[in-house]
Amino acid sequence: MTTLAAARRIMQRCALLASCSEEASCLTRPYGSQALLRAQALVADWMRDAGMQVRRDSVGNLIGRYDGERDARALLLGSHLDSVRDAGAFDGPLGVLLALACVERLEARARRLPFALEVIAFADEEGLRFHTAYLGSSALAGAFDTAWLRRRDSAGVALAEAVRAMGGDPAAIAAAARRPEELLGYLEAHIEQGPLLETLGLPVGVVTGIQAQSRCELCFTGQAGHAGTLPMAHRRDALCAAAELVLAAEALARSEAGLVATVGQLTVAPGASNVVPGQVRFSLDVRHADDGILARAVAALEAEAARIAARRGVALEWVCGQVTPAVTCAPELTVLLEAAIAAQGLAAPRLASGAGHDAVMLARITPVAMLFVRCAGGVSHHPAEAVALEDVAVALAVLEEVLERLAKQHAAEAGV
Ligand code: HGY
Ligand code: MN
Ligand code: MN
Repeated sequence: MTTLAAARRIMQRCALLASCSEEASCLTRPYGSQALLRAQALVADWMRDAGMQVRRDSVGNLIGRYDGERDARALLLGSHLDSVRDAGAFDGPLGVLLALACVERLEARARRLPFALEVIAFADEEGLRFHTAYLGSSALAGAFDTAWLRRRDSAGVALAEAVRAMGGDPAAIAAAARRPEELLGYLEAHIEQGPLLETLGLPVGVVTGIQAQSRCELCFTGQAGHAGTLPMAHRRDALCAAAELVLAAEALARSEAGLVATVGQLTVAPGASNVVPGQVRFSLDVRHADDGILARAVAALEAEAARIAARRGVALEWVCGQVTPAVTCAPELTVLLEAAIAAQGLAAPRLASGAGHDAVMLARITPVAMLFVRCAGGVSHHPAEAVALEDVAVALAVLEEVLERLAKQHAAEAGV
């Protein structure tokens, strides 16, 4: 099968996986959902057809292993299969299917590398349902906080229940952890989710690092009341307090280079048009490439939220659910990616990742590197997300070139 034909199959499979959704009108595939299980079943079949041993770990990550000729250590490849709400078809699945295609093409040539390959389809990178990113890769990195098991989704279902729905075991999450000595590294291909490669007119780029991220959950509690009879001067309107904080976050992010702040989820209670909002719960996602700048920005926003609460006579709850430090990709893998891109006759731009990725967690236990693939208009976390067939073919060729260069390195080190 030519590289272009393999790329076409990847695109077809991305489309098929996109039909696995919890919502009929759009693509939404959260952790623990039947849609995710259907998507995993398709990928598991493709993995088995590629001669891989397939398993699910105790948190529900799907893992396919392709043994090597003489080294049991594994190079991990992959990305995530879960999605955000109203998602595109490529954020996550493209990386899983590019990795799988590398193994399929090795199997088709009856070629075994000196080391093992493991393709991982992480079960929850986005944190759509329980608001903690990287649940799947956290477990694999031994960084899963068992307190998360008590988190509940909007329907009140505990994360522990979702783990069981994924075929996992909440009492054995630690068993998913991988030992650094059994790994050679982690390589993830992912759409860029930004406009740089398109601006440069290039199909792929090399990721230098992934910015730090803080995910907080906020709640203002005031007093619900009659929209017609409660005088403005007597109101403790929780939504007006939240609105002030939302705009304060935007203003702070606009004032600091490289800082981004987003309120993506907001729930108003009791949620009637003729009732003054008594309580507002909302998310706050703040990111920066520098851990210190991020920490100071989050602290400044927490102080501002307290001032707003005092001024308006409302109560404030501020829970910082998760902080993930900035991660630098491993130079020894990054130079291989650059050489593999150059071998295609292409320039190899270096770019930082504003988006989070499972590589953030894997970096705790093994060297990581990421290959970005151009996406139309830089659009992502949106149904208009799109990649070009030719760019997927280039990404596949680059990954295969990296594997061959790693195999040569490995052979040289082994003196064979
Ligand atoms: O939020 C992110 O950056 C990623 O899509 N989880
Ligand atoms: Mn992603
Ligand atoms: Mn995403």
